[in-house]
Amino acid sequence: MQNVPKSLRLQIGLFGRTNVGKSSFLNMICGQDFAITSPVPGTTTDVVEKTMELLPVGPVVFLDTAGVDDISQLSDLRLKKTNKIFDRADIFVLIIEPNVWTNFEEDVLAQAKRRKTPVIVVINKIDRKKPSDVFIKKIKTYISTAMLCSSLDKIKRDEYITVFKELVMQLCPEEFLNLPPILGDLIPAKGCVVLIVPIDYEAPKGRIILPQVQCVRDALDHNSACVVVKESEYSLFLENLKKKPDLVVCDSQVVDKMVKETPKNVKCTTFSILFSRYKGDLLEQVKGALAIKKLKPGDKVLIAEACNHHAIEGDIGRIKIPLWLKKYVGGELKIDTCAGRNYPENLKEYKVIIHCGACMITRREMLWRLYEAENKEVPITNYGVAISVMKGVLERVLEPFDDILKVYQSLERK
Ligand SMILES: Nc1nc2c(ncn2[C@@H]2O[C@H](COP(=O)(O)OP(=O)(O)OP(=O)(O)O)[C@@H](O)[C@H]2O)c(=O)[nH]1
Ligand SMILES: [Mg+2]
Repeated sequence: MQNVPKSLRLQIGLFGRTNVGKSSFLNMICGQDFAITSPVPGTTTDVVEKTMELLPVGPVVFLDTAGVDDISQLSDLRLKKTNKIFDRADIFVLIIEPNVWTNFEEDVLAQAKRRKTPVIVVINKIDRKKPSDVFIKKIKTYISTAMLCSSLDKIKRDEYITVFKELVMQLCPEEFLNLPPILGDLIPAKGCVVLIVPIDYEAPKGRIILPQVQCVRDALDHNSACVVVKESEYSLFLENLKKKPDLVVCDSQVVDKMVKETPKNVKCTTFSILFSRYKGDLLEQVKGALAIKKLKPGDKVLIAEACNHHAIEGDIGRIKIPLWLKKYVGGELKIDTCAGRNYPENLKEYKVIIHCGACMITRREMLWRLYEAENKEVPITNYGVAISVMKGVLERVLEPFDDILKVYQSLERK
């Protein structure tokens, strides 16, 4: 279970003023002295991530943040890091002390409200001071999911953990407990899916990447067969197959080859498109792709990558897509790239954002990025959708998604 990737875990953000006991609360839940705690405010200076199994919820990651109410020089930097966790967390845990409610707590609730993220309020340190009835009543008017706690109380620990888990279960997004299908709904039961996976120098050693593994698992969950082939073996494999597959999925980089070699009556798409639907918003990203068609030389484009990896020769985000874009536009473009969680705030200056498939970040984080782009009226698409547009095959690979294809066609005609 420790191997569950972080992006597939429920993200629980711990927030609160310095010294309220955020790190102590984390240590209580995980039953070990994992995070450093001390009576000195400002002990946690960076985000501390702890993965664990929180049964019956499942695999989670706790994100212990630095308190941001101090006026130290570091606080601006800390504020920025904590803000990133606001975007990332599926559930906010706001830790407070009895009878203290300040602008800071108000702000955390406002941040949650903006993002529609559920909140659990933990009134901690009740061994030191009893919260007044008036205070508890006030908290309950803000939020029904509140609990009392004393993080250092070893005797009551199990009781607190049980209450906390019940609250998490109550607030946990439905899609975390019952994952939506990635491709299972596109194929009949006992069907057959072919995954075309290029094994080039960018492929990790000795394994295939997470979205490909997730597709295999999803086909199996839907009682279908799943075949994995390299693009070089695909057409021979098809020839030898008695019955045509129900769906073919390829890496976007070989999308033109797949489209050429796949019979017209066989549905085909790309991993990027499947994951845009699963993790983000396929319709928004297909609409965003139209902005690529309107690009002119000199326009500014943002290429956003969710993970930090060392770019190698022929890197998709930094080398290939920029090259293809310039060729498609027929001139120079101003292309910025960003990586990891350093997503820029000045989105407005871009004509289009081309985001990676987001396999390393959660659905919530991706949806937030889409929402921010939409708010600033900047079209956003993803690598795979962009590649399919540039190679002129987007309509073909949208065929499995009839309603989205129709919207795309009607917008294109305008
Ligand atoms: N009496 C009592 N003390 C607590 C409780 N929870 C935490 N403390 C103490 O409060 C102090 C601060 O705890 P931390 O867990 O470091 O607080 P924090 O919110 O992580 O603080 P920063 O990282 O500085 O923002 C430590 O001395 C803890 O031992 C509690 O429930 N009761
Ligand atoms: Mg701390």
